[in-house]
Amino acid sequence: MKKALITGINGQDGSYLSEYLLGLGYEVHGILRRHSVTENQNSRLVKHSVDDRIKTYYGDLTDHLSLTRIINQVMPDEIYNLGAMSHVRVSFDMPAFTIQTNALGVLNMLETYRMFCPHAKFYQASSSEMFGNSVDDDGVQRLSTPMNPVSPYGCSKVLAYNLVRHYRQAYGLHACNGILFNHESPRRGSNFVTNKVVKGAVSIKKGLADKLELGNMDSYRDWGHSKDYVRAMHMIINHDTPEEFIVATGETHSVRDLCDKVFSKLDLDYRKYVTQNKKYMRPEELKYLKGDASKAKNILGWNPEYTFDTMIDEMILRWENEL
Ligand code: NAP
Ligand code: F7E
Repeated sequence: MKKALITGINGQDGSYLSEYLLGLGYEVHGILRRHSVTENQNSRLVKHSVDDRIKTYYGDLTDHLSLTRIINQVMPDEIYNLGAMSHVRVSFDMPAFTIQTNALGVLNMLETYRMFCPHAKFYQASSSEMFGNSVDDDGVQRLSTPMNPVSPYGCSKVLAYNLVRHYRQAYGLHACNGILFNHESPRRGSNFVTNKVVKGAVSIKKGLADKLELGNMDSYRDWGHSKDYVRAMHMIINHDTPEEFIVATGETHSVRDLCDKVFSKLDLDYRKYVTQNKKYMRPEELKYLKGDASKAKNILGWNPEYTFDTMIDEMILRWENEL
């Protein structure tokens, strides 16, 4: 039985990846952070009944000693480093914590991995935010597109990305990067724009709210489903050679299109309810993302199963049931 260790196991992707690996017969171990509200530290795992099938350990990416203890205890075959301060807007308010967790935390993981468990395979959760406003002439980001990050989050992920490549080359480790474009699901944090819009629209439909405040509605994102993307993570880490792959849908929609789509599905006109509030704007905005996942499709045989529409339908259902 293969052993996987997942950091950020209680996150959106961590919870789907745990389910996916359990389904493949893996023994799944994960690192949890301590919360003052105990129920929050494994809330996604409990909600989706994964908690009783995995082993968890208290730790933190910024606490090197906790990583050493856990890696020595588990001795995993595969390490998925998904833990991060993942909110781009918040990264402007907490740049130091973002860099400590997302970049120096990755260094901590890589050093511990190199010293104690170098036979394992290592996956790093890299991000399309690393491209910033770079885009090729045909309107697509690909592996050769220069990285010009426009947020502390993007900067932290570029450093982590380069560290992973460096450790692979310097020490012959099986360490790889998945550059994933935005991916969403009913489990997405409700302060990311997709789930915020869906929750807001369903609240309005149910008479629980009368408006929704957003920031920049003219940015474009390539939105896929987390369930499809965790499948790609497993394919990337298990590819014969450790390499970089982009995972994306190749479709792009503006935040305005997203509002139109979600509100229309509920027979509402978004223009009557959505207002802009400066507090949700970013000091520097990434304007446009559309990824080229042809390498993952051709070499790994990866393809998404969800469409933009089926993903939104699933997210609407969550809030219709919950609110
Ligand atoms: P998420 O829902 O925010 O989950 C992040 C997880 O990291 C949470 O479980 C969080 O713990 C944990 N974490 C935060 N700081 C930590 C620290 N210092 N030490 C240990 N764990 C820590 O994010 P996600 O959407 O699942 O994304 C997973 C990974 O993919 C992240 O690295 C993210 O940056 C990256 N990524 C995401 C996307 C996307 O669109 N979703 C795209 C590209 C890359 P708590 O549960 O205790 O808060
Ligand atoms: O913003 C705009 C906002 O916060 C998307 C993370 O998973 O994907 C994610 O980062 C767009 C931006 O995601 C609101 O300005 C408008 O243009 O949902 P988001 P993100 O910043 O793209 C990347 C790939 C990651 O790696 C990250 O971890 O929507 N927007 N109004 C808003 N965004 C939010 N959050 N809230 C608003 O009210």
